Amino acid sequence: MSPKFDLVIVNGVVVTASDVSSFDIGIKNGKIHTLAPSWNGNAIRPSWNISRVFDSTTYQVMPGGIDGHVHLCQDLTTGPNPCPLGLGGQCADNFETGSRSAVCGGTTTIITFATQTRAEEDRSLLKVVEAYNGRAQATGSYIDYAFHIIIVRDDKDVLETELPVLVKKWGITSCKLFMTYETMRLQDYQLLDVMLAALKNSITTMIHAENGDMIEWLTEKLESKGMLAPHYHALSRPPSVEGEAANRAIVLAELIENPLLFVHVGSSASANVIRAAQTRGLPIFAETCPQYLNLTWEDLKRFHSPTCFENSKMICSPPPGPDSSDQDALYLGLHNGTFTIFSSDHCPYKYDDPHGKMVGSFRLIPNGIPGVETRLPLLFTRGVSTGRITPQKFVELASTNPAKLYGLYPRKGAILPGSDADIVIWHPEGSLPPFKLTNRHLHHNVDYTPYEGMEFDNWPRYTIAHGKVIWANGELLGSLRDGKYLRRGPNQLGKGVAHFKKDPRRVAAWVHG
Ligand SMILES: *[C@@H]1O[C@H](CO)[C@@H](O)[C@H](O)[C@H]1NC(C)=O
Ligand SMILES: *[C@@H]1O[C@H](CO)[C@@H](O)[C@H](O)[C@H]1NC(C)=O
Ligand SMILES: CC(=O)N[C@H]1CO[C@H](CO)[C@@H](O)[C@@H]1O
Ligand SMILES: [Zn+2]
Repeated sequence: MSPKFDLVIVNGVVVTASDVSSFDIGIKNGKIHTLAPSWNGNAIRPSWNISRVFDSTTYQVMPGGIDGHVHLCQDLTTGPNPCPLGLGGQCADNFETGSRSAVCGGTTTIITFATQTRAEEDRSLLKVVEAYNGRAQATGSYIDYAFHIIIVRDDKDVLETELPVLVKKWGITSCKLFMTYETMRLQDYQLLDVMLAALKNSITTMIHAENGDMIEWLTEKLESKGMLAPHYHALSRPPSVEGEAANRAIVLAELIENPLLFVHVGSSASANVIRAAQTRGLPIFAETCPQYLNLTWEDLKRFHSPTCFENSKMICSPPPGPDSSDQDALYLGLHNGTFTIFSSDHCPYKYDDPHGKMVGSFRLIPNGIPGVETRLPLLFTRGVSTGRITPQKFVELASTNPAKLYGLYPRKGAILPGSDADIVIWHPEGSLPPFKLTNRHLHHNVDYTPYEGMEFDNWPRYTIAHGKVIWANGELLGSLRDGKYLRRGPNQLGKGVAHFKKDPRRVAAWVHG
C-alpha cells in the first residue's frame, strides 16, 4: 500500500542552505517523509495517497526560521540603577505572546534564556532552569523551544557538578556570559573559569562582548556634563567598546582553545576582529541582528527634545553603528561568512509603561528592542530582495546554521527525510503589494516596533510546524500545546583548524590534561 501523507507541498521552489530546486514534499506524522521530483505541473502523483495537498507553485519554500536569541519571561528587573540587580525594566513577552509573534513571522523554533542572578537562591543553575521551565509550561508555546543558560558567577562546585547534568538531563549545550552590566559581568579570571568548565562539557560559550569599565567611565562623564537624553546611550558605547572586548574574549578563548559565539555584533570594529580570528582557524562564530542592519545613531536622535523620550525605543546594547558604513560591513559579513547566524535578540520592553522605556536618563532605560516577528521579513526584504545575499545564504543564517551551532541539526534547519516538518512558505515574488509596517500588524505584547513605517515587500504566508499549518494568510491557526521543549546536542560546526596546530607559547594545551 502506498504511503499516506498528512500533507503534501507540491511545486514549491524549495530553498535550502545549499540548493534552490523544485520538488514535492510529502509530510507524515509531523516529519518530512518523502522528497520527489515535481510531478507534472499541478497534478498529484497518482500513486500517492494524500489527505491534504498544498500547492505552492512559484512560492519559495524554506526550512522554518530558528531564532537562537530570544528573551522571554525573563527577570530583567535586575539592571543598572535604579534596579540594583540587572538590566532594568520588565520583559513584556512570555512564552505565549513571544512564540505567537515568532510564528507570525515564519519562525518555528526559538531558543530563550534561563538566567542566573547573583541572588544566593540562584546559585544552583539546575534550580534556575527548573524555575524557568515552569514559566514556559505555565502558558505553553506555539512552537518548539530550547534554553541557553546565562551564567553570572563562577562557583567552581556548581560548574563541576551541575554542567554535566544540564547537558545530560536538559540538553542545554550553550551558555551565555557577559563582559558588561555590573550585576552580570564576569572578570577575565572568571571568564576563563567558566569557559574551561563549559569546554569540558562541550558547551558552546556565547559572549556579550562590551568593555564594562569603558561604558561606566563614559556614562559617568556624560552624566557629569548633564548629557542624559536617550541618544547619549550611543556615546557611552562607541564601537571601540565592542571591539576591545571582542579582541580580549578571543585572546582568552584562544588560550584554552574554547569555541566562542559572539552575540549581537553591531560594529565593523568587532566584525573585523572576529574575521581575523576566523582567518587564523579559530572556532569563532558570530551573530548579528536586524537592528544593526536598519538603525543608526540618527535613529536615536530622530525625535530628540528635552521632554521626548521616544527615541528610547531604539535603545539596545551594543547600540547600532554611527552611520550606514557599519551596515555595509555587516552585510559584507553576512555574505562572506563572518556571521554564522542571524537572530533577533528579541528583548521586549514596553515604551509607555511603569516598567518600560520612558524613564529618566539614558542609564536607566532598559536595553533591548523587540524583533522576533520582523527578523525574517526584514532580512528577506533588505537582504534577499535587494540581492545582497542569496536565498540559500538567508536559509543558512536564519535556520540551518543556528540548528548546527546549537545542536539541533538535521532534526531542525533542514528539508530532509526525517527532519521535523517545520516549513515557511513566502508569497510568490511580486504578489504581495509592498506595505508599510505598523505595530498593529505584529503579535508581540509590546506597544511599538522600531521598524514602524518601514516598507516590506514580502512576509511569510504559511508557517508549518510539525506538519501542521499554524499561520496562513494572516491568520494564527496553532495552539499553545503545539510547541515542545527541545533537548539539544553539541555544536556541529567544528573545532577549527587551529586546534591541530598547538603552539605552547600561545595555547595552554596542558590545562586540559
Ligand atoms: C489511503 O490511506 C488510508 C489511510 O491510511 C487507507 O485507509 C486507504 O486504504 C489508502 N488508500 C489507498 C488507495 O492506498
Ligand atoms: C568579510 O567581511 C568582514 C566584515 O564582516 C571583513 O572584515 C572582511 O574583510 C571580509 N573578508 C573578505 C575576504 O572579504
Ligand atoms: C539605514 C536604514 O535602513 N534605515 C531604515 C530603517 O527603517 C526605517 C523605517 O523604520 C527607514 O525609514 C530607514 O530608511
Ligand atoms: Zn540578548
